Order: sequence, then C-alpha cells, then structure tokens
Amino acid sequence: MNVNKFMQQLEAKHPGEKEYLQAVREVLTTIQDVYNQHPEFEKAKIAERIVEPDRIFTFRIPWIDDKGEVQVNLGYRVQFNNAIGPYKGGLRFHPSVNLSILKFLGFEQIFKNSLTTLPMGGGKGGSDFNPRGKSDAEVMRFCQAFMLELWQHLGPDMDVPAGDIGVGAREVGYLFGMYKKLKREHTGMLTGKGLEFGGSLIRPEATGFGALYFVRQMLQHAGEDIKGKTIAVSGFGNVAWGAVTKATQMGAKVVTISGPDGYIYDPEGISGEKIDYMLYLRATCNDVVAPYADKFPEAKFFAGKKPWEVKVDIAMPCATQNELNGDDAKMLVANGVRFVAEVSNMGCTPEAIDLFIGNKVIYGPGKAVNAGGVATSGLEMTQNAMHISWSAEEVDDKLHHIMSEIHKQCIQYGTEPNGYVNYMKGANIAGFMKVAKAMLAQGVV
Ligand code: 2IT
Repeated sequence: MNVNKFMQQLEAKHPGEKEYLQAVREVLTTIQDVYNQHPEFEKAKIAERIVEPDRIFTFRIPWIDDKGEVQVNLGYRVQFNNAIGPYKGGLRFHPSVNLSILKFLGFEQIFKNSLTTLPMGGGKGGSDFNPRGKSDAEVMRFCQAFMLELWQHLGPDMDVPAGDIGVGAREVGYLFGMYKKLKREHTGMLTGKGLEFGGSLIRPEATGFGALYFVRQMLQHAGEDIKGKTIAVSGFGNVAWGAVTKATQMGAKVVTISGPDGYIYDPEGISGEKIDYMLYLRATCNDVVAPYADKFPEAKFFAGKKPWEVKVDIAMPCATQNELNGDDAKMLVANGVRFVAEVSNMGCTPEAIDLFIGNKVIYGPGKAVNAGGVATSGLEMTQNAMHISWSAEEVDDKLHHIMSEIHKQCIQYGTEPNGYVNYMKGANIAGFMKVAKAMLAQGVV
C-alpha cells in the first residue's frame, strides 16, 4: 500500500469529504509499515475494504414544531464495520452534521471500539437537527420521527447507537421509547439509557473519567505524577464535566473551560461548586461560558478565544473535531506543555499532531483517550444481555481495567527505539490489527 496513491483514489471517489479523508489518511499513514509486512492484508484488499462503510442510510426527517409548522431535517446512520461485533457508536445532533463528519466518526469508532477489548464494531449517525432552543415536545417529536425511519436497521446484535454531541439522556429516552413501541421489544438496542430502564451506572461520567484514568497512566509511564499538574480543558459539556471532576479528584488543577463564546481562565482551579455551575451553564442551553466569570470574580473570560494560549502542563480538548490547530499547538509547545490528551474525537489537526510529536510532547489520540465512553456502553450492553445491573463500583473497576488494557496496547505498538511513545501509532496499529485479522478470517464479504 502506498498511502499517497491510495488517498488520491479515495479523494476522487469522495471529493470534499475532508474530515473523513483526514481520519483515513492518519490511520493509513501510521499503519503503513505494519500493513506492508503482511502481504495477506494487501491480497485481501483489507485497506480498500475497511475505508468504505458496509452501508449508509440517509433519510429525510419531517416533523412539526410547536407553532404547527413543518420542519425537515436530514438523518444518517453509517454502519461502518461489524467484523468484531455489532455496529456501535453514537448519534450526533448538531447543525454542522454532514456525511463527511459522520463517516470520519464512524471510521474512528472501528479502531476505538477494537481497542476497548469488547466485541463492538464501528458505526455513527445523527442529524443536522439542533436541539438548542427547542422545547421538550419538539425534541420528542423529532426523536420519534428519526426512529420511525431507522428502527428496522437497529437491534442489540445488529446496531446499537448511543449519544454524542447534542444527544444526551433526554434524547436517548425518546429514541428508545419509539423503538420499543415499533419493535414491541424491550432490548438493549441503545446505550446511555436512563437507570430505570436498562442504563448503566457510571455511563454519564465514563468518557471524562476514562480519559483521566488514561492520562494518569500516560504520566506514570513518563515517570510523572498527575497530582499538582495544571490542565487546560476546552468545552463545558458532559465530557468536559467528567474530565474536570475526575482531574480535580486526582489532585490536578483544571484552569480553563470554554464555549462557542470564548474561554474562562480560573487560576484557582475549577472545583467543588464551580463544577456544579458548569452543569447549570449547560442546562441553561445558551451555549455560553461567560457568566462563570460574573459568578466567580477570580476567573476571567476571554471572548472569542480558545484556551490553548494558557500555560499548562496538560492540554485536554473536550469539545469537537479540529478544535486545536497548528497555531494553537505552537503556543502550547512554546509554553512548555508536556502532555496533550484528546478527549474530543480528532480534536487536533494533523499540523498540531505533527508539532506535538516533533517536539516530543506526549500526545494521546481521541480513539484511545476517550474510549471509556463507548467501553462503558459495551458494559451496558452486557448488563442488558444478562438482565442484571452492576454497582457503580463494579462498572468503575471494569472501566479502570479497560483503560489500562488500552494503554498497554498503545505502549506495545507505539514505543519507539528511543523510548518515546507514539500513542497515535500504537492506538491505530493495535486497533487495526484485530479488525484486519477478523476480516481476513471471515473471507471476502
Ligand atoms: O464517540 C464516542 O465514542 C461516543 N460518542 C460514544 C459512543 C457509544 O456508543 O457510547
């Protein structure tokens, strides 16, 4: 496989799908050497097959708003690869959603899910619907219309969606309700459900908690302690909240959060009632973090800026793809950042990643760092299949164990001769090998 030639052909087939092409190029570039040592992969055209989804559903979602007007959104489900388990991955409801974004997310999900050690394939879906500013009744009608189209393609052993940006417990509840009615079955075909109807304890916290378990291991492996370290976090949603909560419990100091309006710098650290206030800000649904600085005067708000200009030991993007670019990386490196852990999917641009690796900053890619979310979804599937529920402690123990296993795989495949760990390479190779071997064993299908 020659990556440049391969990418030229792929680009000709899918012109303009820039996030998807970016995600594919990153994976193929890092696995190229290993791939070329396995002629059986080339012979079975594993690369050509793994970059194309098994199938994609796109559909129109008509619904009626509170004024009685008809609204039309677009819906998607990308069933990317089910070689190692049923399609698994979240639904994103956000006005920016398009096929390229869902294909990049679905592609990443294949390798992430493989890393979790659990039997889950890769998928992703969503809509350009914006839940912000909508009433509960509107969100419910939209979710029902979405599920009316998709339900026949979902099931606990077929395809198991969950939340992502814009899809939380409320949306999952409405989606589940409609599925259950249409299918006349109560099965674990969605994760992130309410605790009363099959949800798992720790699922809401899992992405952020898992990320910190992983970051602590990255530091330990480099001979450092997370206690006392300063962290810049972006975003202020569910994932950022989990990350800030666990980082603070571990004795680190989180000094930033951000929203579309700018970022907050709190030199005293975001802890205690300030973490609760993040939840309040989110619940007001105005998509702003500025009010934090009015409530806590020791903090400062920087309008229209990103938190990457602050001097910290660890940077943790927790918002969305490509939120940390080359210029941001230059500032972080100049300010002596030691670790970057992506909690958002593909949070860093390729230029930023090159700068981090080139400067020996230890960089953890989203598919390893944020895998605790989907891993706990996998644990929810297991509990549903067994018709039991585990205690918070049991789930948290399993989450710990899974994050350690992911870290181990990154070390195994990503350690360079000089001892530097290229976590991106490690995660991509480890994630890929398992899926590729499964595809080989299953023949040309
Ligand atoms: O990006 C992700 O891994 C998620 N949004 C969670 C997916 C899941 O199935 O729990």
